[in-house]
Amino acid sequence: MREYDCWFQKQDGEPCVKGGLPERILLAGGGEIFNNAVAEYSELLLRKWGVKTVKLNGFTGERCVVIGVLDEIRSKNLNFSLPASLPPEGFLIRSGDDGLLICGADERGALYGVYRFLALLASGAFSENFETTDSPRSKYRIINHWDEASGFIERGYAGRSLFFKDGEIKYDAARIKDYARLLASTGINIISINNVNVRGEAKRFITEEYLPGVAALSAIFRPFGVRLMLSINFAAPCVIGPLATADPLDEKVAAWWAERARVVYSCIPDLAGFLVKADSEGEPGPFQYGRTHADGANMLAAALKPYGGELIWRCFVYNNSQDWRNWKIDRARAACDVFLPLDGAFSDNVLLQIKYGPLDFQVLEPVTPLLGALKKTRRLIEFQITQEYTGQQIDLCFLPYMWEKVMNFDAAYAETGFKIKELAANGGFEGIEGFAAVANTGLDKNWTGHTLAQANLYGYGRIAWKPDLKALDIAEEWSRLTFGVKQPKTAETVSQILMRSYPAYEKYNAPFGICFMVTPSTHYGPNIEGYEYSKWGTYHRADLHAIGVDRTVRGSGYAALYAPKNAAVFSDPSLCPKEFLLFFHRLPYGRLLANGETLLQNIYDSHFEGVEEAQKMMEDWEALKEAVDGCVYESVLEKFKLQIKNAREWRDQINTYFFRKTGISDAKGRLIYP
Ligand code: GCV
Repeated sequence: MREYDCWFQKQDGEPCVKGGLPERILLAGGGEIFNNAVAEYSELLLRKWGVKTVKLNGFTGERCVVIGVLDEIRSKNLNFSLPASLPPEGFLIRSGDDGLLICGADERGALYGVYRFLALLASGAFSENFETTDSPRSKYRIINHWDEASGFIERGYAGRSLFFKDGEIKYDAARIKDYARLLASTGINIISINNVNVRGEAKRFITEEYLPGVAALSAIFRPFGVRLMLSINFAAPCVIGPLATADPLDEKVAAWWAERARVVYSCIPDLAGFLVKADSEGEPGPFQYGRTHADGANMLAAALKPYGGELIWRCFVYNNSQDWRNWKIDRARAACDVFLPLDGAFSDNVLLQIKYGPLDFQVLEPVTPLLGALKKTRRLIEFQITQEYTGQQIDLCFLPYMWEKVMNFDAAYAETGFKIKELAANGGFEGIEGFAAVANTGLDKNWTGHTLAQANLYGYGRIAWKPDLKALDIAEEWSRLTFGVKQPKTAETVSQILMRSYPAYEKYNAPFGICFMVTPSTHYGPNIEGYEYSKWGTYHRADLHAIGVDRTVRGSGYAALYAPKNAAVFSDPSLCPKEFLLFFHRLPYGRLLANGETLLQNIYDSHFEGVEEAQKMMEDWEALKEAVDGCVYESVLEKFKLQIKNAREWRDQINTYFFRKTGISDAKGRLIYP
């Protein structure tokens, strides 16, 4: 196994296909993406099974596959029964007496069909008389890079940027092609290449100086059906010049952006649009001019409109100069307070990008009410694949486990149809039109720092494609593709380890949704009061009697922002899910929880268990020593060793902290350091 190849490993032996691998291809389609679908088929068949393909002029059955788009296949009058239509970007794969068919609704559909067919072959899931149709449930399946022109990646844990170096757009084209393949194979169709904190040379990416470089990069992604997007700085008219204002209601500013958009689109006609972080953590925005976020977004959207571009506007807007003494301000409310009053005020090519939780990608956070409460605004849900608060690609933490829970959250604005996965399947004003997530990739040879973190990249694409996929199915799918099916036990063990990793991390981390007990700025490892007296609005307010933030109507009122059914559950500590107990409530350490133990004892227990579970994951990995390639085995083992060291530190610092606050020892007599 080669770490670099991710879920495209070379296979041992041929898969079971009647008569042998379909090496003869009949084409029914054209265009850049379609041609690449065929090239990908040929390249991967050769790479994975050592089989060379040939192109045919007519259909001859044996060892033959038809790769095409629906209309073209129909016009060739081949002997296939075809569906009347397929959903956009969808495909049909069928093998039967009439032969083997990979039929896309369109060019992208054909490409996705090819990847799915090869995955089915590699994972042993393909058989004779097989038929499957599939299509993405949402239109936008986006990866955000937080890469800077210097090559540094903000919150990156897998080396330097794939795209930039020393202030320039500089890359290894072969590697970018491999990256495009990885993304496209999971259904990603848009990638923003630069950090939302637009720093240094990246502020000028929308100028003639850098646009040829962006265009060249987009040409590598284009055949994979992946369009580029640029993060822009709201103050660009001043930063790039010559204006003295970036006021969105100033006509000169609107004209400046209209001209920039014209130039940008003359270089990259299929650019997906601009991504904006405004009035957030020091980034400029409309508030500076006394304007609303709708004023800011709509002005930029108007500039993009003639070219079909979208304006993606992030909702991560909050007061980051808070006074910890003030218990009334609550950062969790901020996005709702800013954006709910603007529902319906955004132009039709604006999409709001909303982090799934109200704070900031914490280990345990409830789903934000904003996702379900907006009714007249197009929106995307934002995840973080890079493991900023979830172990930084040192600790194993399989994120689809948590994403599945997010997808199953019921925003409860009606009896049915308001689960996040249902909203994501609906799209449109009543729904969520797509997904965006911060990448976990970089120049490390295994792409993701921790080899098993490749599963998070894969899993994100799969969930964005099909929001009701189960984490276990993703874990199994990825493990089979990565570790092979010849020794099924290996893939099975790996997928079980993955599934246990998030709950283990949860247990030794900040307890019950209290959040932010991490080392300031790096965000790795425990620092219980690291953010307690900071300006960031990230407080747990532990004293010797109680801990937690009262977000009910008696406190900040955040819980009341949910639909009534959810507000009632979250506002009542006896109904509130245990994992969010301290997110919504301030409780005494002696409060009895449903399991009959006190809150404090539950904190102690979960921290002891978390470390034990991390140790058990490592032991299970060690049992795979003979089955897994030496390099991969050793690199993952090294990560586990660090994880356990770190987990112990979390356990001991948290338990000691509460022991010192309360003077109450562990009821089970385990060692808590004084
Ligand atoms: C890109 C968190 C991270 C920042 C990040 C920010 C965001 O605060 O720590 O590094 O900035 O989220 O999502 O914009």
